[in-house]
Amino acid sequence: MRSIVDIDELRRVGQAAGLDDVSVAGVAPIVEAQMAIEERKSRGLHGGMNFTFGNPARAANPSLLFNGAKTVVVALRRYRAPSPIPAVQANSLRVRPRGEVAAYVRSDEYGALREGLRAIELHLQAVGAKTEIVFDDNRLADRAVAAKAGLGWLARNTMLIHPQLGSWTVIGSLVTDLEIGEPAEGLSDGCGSCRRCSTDCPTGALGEFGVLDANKCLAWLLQAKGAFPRDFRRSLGGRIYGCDDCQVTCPYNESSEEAASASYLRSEGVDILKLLKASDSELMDEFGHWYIPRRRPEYLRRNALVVLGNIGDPGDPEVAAVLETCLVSDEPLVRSHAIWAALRLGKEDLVKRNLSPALLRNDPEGIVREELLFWNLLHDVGSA
Ligand code: B12
Repeated sequence: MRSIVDIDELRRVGQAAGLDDVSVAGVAPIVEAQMAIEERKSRGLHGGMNFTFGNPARAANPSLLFNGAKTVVVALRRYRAPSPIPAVQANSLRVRPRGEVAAYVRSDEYGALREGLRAIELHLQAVGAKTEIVFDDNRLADRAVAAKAGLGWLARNTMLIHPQLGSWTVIGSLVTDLEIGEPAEGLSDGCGSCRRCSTDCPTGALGEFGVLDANKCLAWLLQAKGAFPRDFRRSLGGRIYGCDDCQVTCPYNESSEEAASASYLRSEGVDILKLLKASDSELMDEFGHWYIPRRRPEYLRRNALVVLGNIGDPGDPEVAAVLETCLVSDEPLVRSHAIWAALRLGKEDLVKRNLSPALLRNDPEGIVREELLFWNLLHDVGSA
């Protein structure tokens, strides 16, 4: 049966509304995707993440999104590749530490993606179709459905790579009860023997082809609960949200002419000292659109303290003042990471000055105690 809407038409509508490519897939369960998610989970590679790991059978089955679903319209929106920002920027007196933010959140890409999908949705609703937009949602594995729609291949770094657009894309879908077009052909692998993402991943999280060990992925560790794993704190460098290294290094992103020639806006990065001085409400106002564990602002402070320890200027009195405040914070998570940051910057004096039983108060998970133990300072607490 010929559909009343064809894919070229939808692509035109989407492109006029800010999308870069659009295709369609059927709604049959994507068995390989379900198996891949379950397999990673059984090996503990999900690092405690929920997302699609919560219910892999559902995430791999677009037909469950609503009764009568027949087609998934899948869209890619390309965002600006990051321009390197210096982790520290000079002001008149001192260099100021700046936290790096992943390229996809430097502008409202998901907002723009939704607008593009909304234009397609209005087009389909005009012919009486039932529709639902879904992306970055635990109910659907976006990359699997995009690969099925022929929009790219699933790469060594686990990204969906579009042959022309590369991987600086966000993926969104619209499920409809309309049948549209012929099923797309999947693309064959374009990575070949290239291993650059594996080699250049700062923590070695991409050992096997297409398998990410989330326990080592900085993008996940910044979002995970609890103390930031000590083994990866130095590797975090200046990153405060997300990590783009496995994309920066990818030859498919390099070869993209647009990325190379466009004069992209430079992100100023996040002022780490300002972040650490901000109140809870100021933090949530500014960064509330990020994924923050338990929606608790102390996680922003935890991450910022690791960054400060890595790139702060030990001679800056403002750095010392901020560390001192964090060392006596009510939050054990903040206190323990302040100890690490201060000692990493060689500022043992600051920690010693605050060594008192009060430092160990309200530490139910023992993370302050553990940090002091690591630095061989626990025994000094009582004697201070
Ligand atoms: C959980 C999650 C994360 C986690 C884990 C990422 C991961 N690789 O699993 C963390 C927090 C680390 C993360 C990081 C990032 N993420 Co993320 N993330 C997700 C989320 C919510 C689920 C991904 C998922 O299902 N993971 C489970 C694992 C097992 O899936 P996978 O490795 O991708 O493997 C899939 C396929 O390989 C497939 N599969 C395996 N074999 C076969 C065979 C066939 C034939 C088929 C069809 C499928 C298939 O099965 C799996 C299920 O899809 C999606 C949104 C969504 N709802 O889908 C965004 C998403 C994947 N993330 C995205 C982005 C942009 C990022 C970052 C670039 C952000 C950043 N700069 O920090 C990084 C990239 C790091 C990386 N290399 O993945 C985009 C990716 C766009 C793209 N072009 O690929 C998505 C799609 C969000 C969106 N809607 O745009 N992310």
